[in-house]
Amino acid sequence: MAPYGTLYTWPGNPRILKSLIAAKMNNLEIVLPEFKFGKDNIDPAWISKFPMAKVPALETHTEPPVYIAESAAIAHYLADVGPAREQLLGATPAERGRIQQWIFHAEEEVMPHVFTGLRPKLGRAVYDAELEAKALSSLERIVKVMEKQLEKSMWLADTEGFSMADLSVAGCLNSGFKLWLNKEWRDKYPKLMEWYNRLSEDANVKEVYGEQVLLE
Ligand SMILES: N[C@@H](CCC(=O)N[C@@H](CS)C(=O)NCC(=O)O)C(=O)O
Repeated sequence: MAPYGTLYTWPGNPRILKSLIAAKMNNLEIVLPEFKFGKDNIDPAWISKFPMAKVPALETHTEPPVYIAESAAIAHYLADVGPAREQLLGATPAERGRIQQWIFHAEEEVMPHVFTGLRPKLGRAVYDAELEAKALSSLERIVKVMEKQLEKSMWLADTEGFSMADLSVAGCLNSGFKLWLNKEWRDKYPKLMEWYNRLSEDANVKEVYGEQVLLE
């Protein structure tokens, strides 16, 4: 089968995990070309398709092509165009509403704090203990809500199988668990970790996450 689309990004970008899993669940092949961040994303021809000049960015191989930026929008689109649509995006208005809620939580309450923790580890910022403490305390607020939710349901949006709610939040935590949030931190949240491991056992998730060595 011909590839469905091209996803432009830098290698290892945690923002693309949810999209790659959604694509696999919908049997869509996605090409990840070599992309030189700082060079290719300022090329005028590329910017004419993606005016914000940010990655990730999706170009479909459909006629006409569809151009989408913003990782949550890309994930939504790839979830929406195949048979896993209802599982990933919800089967009822209530499910869809709850899933959207968690997608916004992932974007607003999880990802920014995880990136604050990761930047110094990736050599992209100087370590600042005060900033890190703030990020940890903000992250704890949402993680405590998750812990409570996961005492009541297997999946964050209380759906039968995992949904884009789970993929969005777990995609943010994935790099955090490898580089920033150590075992002592993770041990405080047993339901969160059970949920993360349950999700990681799925064949498509496993394939995209690869081998996971979490920080000791
Ligand atoms: N909310 C966006 C954030 C995208 C973003 O900030 N991408 C960074 C790389 S991780 C970027 O392209 N920055 C280039 C710039 O700010 O000019 C998303 O989730 O896709």
